[in-house]
Amino acid sequence: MRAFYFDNIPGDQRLLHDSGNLVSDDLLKSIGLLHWHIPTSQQNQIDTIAEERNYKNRDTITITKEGLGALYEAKLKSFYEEHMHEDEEIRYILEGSGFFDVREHPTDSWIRCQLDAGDLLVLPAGIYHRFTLDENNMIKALRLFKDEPKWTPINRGDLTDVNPYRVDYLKSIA
Ligand code: KMT
Ligand code: NI
Repeated sequence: MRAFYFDNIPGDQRLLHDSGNLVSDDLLKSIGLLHWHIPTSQQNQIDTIAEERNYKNRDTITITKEGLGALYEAKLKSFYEEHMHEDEEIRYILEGSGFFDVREHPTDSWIRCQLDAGDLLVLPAGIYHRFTLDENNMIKALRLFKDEPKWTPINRGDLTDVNPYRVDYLKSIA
């Protein structure tokens, strides 16, 4: 997985938007973001991680124009709205590719994480992020949830800044 600062140049969200400034693993760790690469031929390792971290639920999502049909544009738009979740969630890429943008704290810069098959990303509860397909227009991913799937995104706004999960997240990285 490559991580770099987003260039903030307006235009197609599916383009790389690479500012040329790489982001180190240490920096990612400092905002609570963990990642591993696990070849898709070794998917049993996913079960081990899920057990170790107490994950009880999962689903598979395939994002393509054909697959989502009439919902395609709306879904892509909602994934790319800056949001948070109230639980830690794992994304494991089975096929295709895409970008998870996460907010650095306290600069509020976007860090773009480039994910390909085999990449696993742990998104801590409360981190502001967004997702987009890249120019390949296809991703198939496992989404792992600790408890009941709570994948409803909570869009960033005045309320999220005082959301207890957001507050706890900021404490955890302080
Ligand atoms: C998220 O949390 O934004 C998503 O799950 C996006 C789709 S997963 C490739
Ligand atoms: Ni999300």
